[in-house]
Amino acid sequence: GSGGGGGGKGFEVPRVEVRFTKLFINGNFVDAVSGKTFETRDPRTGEVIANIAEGDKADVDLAVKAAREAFDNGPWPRMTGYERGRILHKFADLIDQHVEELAMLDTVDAGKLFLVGKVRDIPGAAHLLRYYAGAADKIHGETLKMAQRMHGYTLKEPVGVVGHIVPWNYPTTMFFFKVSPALAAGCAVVVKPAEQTPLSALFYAHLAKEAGVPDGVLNVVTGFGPTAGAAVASHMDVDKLSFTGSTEVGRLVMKAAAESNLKSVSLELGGKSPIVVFDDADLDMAVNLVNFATYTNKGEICVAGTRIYVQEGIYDAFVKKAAELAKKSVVGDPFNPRVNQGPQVDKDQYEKVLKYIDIGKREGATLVTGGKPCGDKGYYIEPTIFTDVKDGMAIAQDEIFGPVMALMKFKTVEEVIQKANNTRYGLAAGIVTKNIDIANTVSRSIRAGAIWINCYFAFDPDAPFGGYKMSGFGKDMGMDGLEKYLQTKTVVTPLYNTPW
Ligand code: TXE
Repeated sequence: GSGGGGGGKGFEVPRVEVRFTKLFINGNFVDAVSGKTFETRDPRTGEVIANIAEGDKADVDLAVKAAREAFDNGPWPRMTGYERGRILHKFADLIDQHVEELAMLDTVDAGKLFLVGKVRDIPGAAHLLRYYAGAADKIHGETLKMAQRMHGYTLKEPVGVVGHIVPWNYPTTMFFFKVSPALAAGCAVVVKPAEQTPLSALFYAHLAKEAGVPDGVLNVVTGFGPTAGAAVASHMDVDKLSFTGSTEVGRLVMKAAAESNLKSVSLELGGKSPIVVFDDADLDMAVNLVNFATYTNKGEICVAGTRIYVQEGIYDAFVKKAAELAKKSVVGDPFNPRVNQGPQVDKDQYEKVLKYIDIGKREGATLVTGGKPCGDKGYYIEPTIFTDVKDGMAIAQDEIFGPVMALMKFKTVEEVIQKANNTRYGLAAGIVTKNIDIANTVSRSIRAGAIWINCYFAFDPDAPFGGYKMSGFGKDMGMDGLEKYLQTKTVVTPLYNTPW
């Protein structure tokens, strides 16, 4: 890997204009009640991009009040699903019309590759929104086969006011994982974006209004976790909370929900996902897949494949090729089309990753490549590989959330199933083999919410996604992702003179 700003010159760093910096409450951009702002920084340089309104409890109260009113008395849950779907389709079209600008915001805010944002993250968000726009008029209950002479049926009703607390690693994707199904269901939402990446969420609020989402239905309160986030989690008038972030904070928000109004909670938390590569795998394909799984988005992905188990017959060859490929990686400015790894999101995450690299060395793992920061400014780290990793080491158990791969050798299927499951997490797992029996056995034996065979990050709007074990519960995407914003009402009436 070359240094920060590497990959040569010959590309243009666009000037990014930030249009929206205030809280979005009840259809208007407003200052925080306190008048306070906070700085959001560019991880390429550490410099301030913009000052953003710093919402706190008073602002969350206003946003929830607006959402409550919109839900209890406004048109959104009362219009037909078809009409809601039409508005959400329009919202998706507006996203498509602003792809470049939106991708730029996520690049300066989160250090994400601009081209990937432009072709994948932003259009992917519009796609997901359309998926749920199409589902909005297909929400219905069932007719019950009652044992008594009763006519019974169920209604699927929107759950009400929803709080969404989202992380910084995929500012756009996470926003739409949460907001799209909730809006399709007819809910009103209050979104608390991560303090590292508030920019695109405010832009989406503006587009939603332009598309015709009524005032109060979508509110965005930017600010910090322990203040604005905690106020959402403990609010008495929020009916449901959907959170993506760290396991520690997941525990806090669940506790806050329990101690306030027992709002229902969905959590998508950390991971330490294994990939199991068998001897029969195509070596180049396997090395590429694992490289992609570990280093995409500089390793800041909850489902990143970071515990790599390689069968003994190909282990040495795999290590050699994996190191060669990691070294070819171009680390540098995420606006540069030749770069494939940008900076970590902020100083805290950068320091966390470097700390774990240090722990790995001290624990006795072998550093094969990488391991150092690069560039003279910004939060860049070389793609890193450790071998001789033992299951009990911190680098094999803790979520590092950076470009760090831990390689381990195994002999048998039974052994690797046991090792792959030796984690408190259960978000995803990869299997690389041509043997269908092995693929079937291992996929059913690993306790994780997503299994990717001979592929990785195989996300799709129709594929439910969410964790097992301490990676959380509740699914995003797919029809499961819609279901969690609905509640079932059972309606029963006696039958008297009917023939059956
Ligand atoms: O997460 P936080 P951080 C993991 C990853 C990362 C680590 C720490 O390992 O290195 O977590 O990152 C809000 N009440 N993931 O500290 O704090 C916060 O403002 C209510 C995995 O950034 O969990 C932000 O909006 N909310 C992950 C959101 O929670 C609170 C993605 C997530 O931030 C709060 C991100 C509180 N007391 C980090 N404290 C994934 N699963 O994809 C914070 N928040």
